[in-house]
Amino acid sequence: MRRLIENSVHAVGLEFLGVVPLGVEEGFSFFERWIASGKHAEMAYLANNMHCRRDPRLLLPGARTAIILGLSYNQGDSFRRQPGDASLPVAQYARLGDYHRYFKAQAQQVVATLQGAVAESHQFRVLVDSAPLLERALAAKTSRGFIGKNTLYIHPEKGSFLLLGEILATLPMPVDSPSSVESGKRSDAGGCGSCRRCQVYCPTGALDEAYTLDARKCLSYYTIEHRGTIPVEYWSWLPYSLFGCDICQLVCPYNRLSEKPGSTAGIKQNSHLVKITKLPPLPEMVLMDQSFYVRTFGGTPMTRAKKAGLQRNALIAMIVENHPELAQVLADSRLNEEPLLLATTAQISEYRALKS
Ligand code: B12
Ligand code: SF4
Ligand code: SF4
Repeated sequence: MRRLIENSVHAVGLEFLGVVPLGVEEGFSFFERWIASGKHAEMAYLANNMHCRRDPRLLLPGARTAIILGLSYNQGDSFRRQPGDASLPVAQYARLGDYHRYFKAQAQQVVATLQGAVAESHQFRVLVDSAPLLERALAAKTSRGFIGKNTLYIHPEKGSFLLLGEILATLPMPVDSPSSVESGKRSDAGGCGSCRRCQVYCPTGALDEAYTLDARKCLSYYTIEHRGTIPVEYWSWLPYSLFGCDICQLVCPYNRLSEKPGSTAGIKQNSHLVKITKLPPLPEMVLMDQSFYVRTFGGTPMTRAKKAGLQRNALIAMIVENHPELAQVLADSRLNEEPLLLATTAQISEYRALKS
């Protein structure tokens, strides 16, 4: 069965990470404490359906196991940008088209293969990113991979530029023996050891406590999930992190390892998924109308920030760079159509006072 799963996962262009048992999640108390301490910022939805996060079997009656899948998306960005470097200030995952749809469709093909090989009564459910499920805690139960100090699931050979998805199954299957990584040690199985690179290079101190992310300080949170104005102390980084942030992955030695010749990691099989290869000029982004927004960003993860969020991010980048067209944009009447842009404009003096 494992061979069948592995082959059918590879055949559809995904990574097979392992098969894990489902049950009450030991990491749940960590999650509860994280929520209680307010580190989830304004992502109130994370506190919903806590019972499912505690016990993922509630997501599919009779579920016993989960097949853990990965979608590799490393496009070779470098942390240290060179002058003239064409890399975009957009997180690598967000340049893909709608990976949820692609990932789900590929996983459904795997399900179809499995369904053909087992009794009809067995149920499967594909989940990708959207369910109340501790996806990283599940992935960390596979025999290869661990949670790093940057809080990401890292595979020792494939790195962390892997989106996670799961096939929950009522089918009893042989499960992985958990990876032998010891917290604080580094071995062939993985582990951070004494490395602190993600903590040192995170520009905002969001990882000051190892293995714990404080979303109230994270650029990824502000540029993707946060709906209001962005506190001015985070503005300086927006020209480089216009949507999402990859710094704590780009500096991680496991992602350098994943570039080694012969590694299966990287975008390779999924290069056709890359949809965003350039961005419109910032003034156009700030003043875009609905049809421009849909044409340019529709069907990509960047719509998670919604039109107003992308406009806000682009306006901040213009202010920080003192863009030559800033005065013109600020005087444009279209700015008045979006309250978030007006509220961001009202923060300019505060930002300039901070910088002076
Ligand atoms: C909310 C969310 C965010 C928030 C908060 C991130 C965070 N660190 O919690 C924000 C908006 C900041 C965010 C950012 C990003 N996200 Co996000 N996000 C999520 C989401 C929806 C929920 C995560 C969550 O529950 N967080 C709460 C914390 C407490 O839980 P946790 O991180 O899962 O931690 C558990 C395990 O680590 C476990 N655990 C297991 N072993 C160990 C060992 C030790 C020592 C410890 C302490 C804990 C531990 O304990 C915790 C749970 O109990 C998941 C999808 C999902 N449903 O899981 C995607 C997800 C985590 N995000 C993902 C991605 C790609 C990103 C970004 C890279 C996007 C970007 N480039 O900007 C960044 C990475 C930032 C970072 N360093 O985490 C991927 C990560 C894939 C991977 N390889 O790990 C996920 C899994 C989506 C997916 N399906 O692929 N994200
Ligand atoms: S995503 Fe960026 S801001 Fe957030 S923890 Fe990682 S390096 Fe820090
Ligand atoms: S950068 Fe270092 S400390 Fe951070 S996750 Fe990678 S190995 Fe662990």
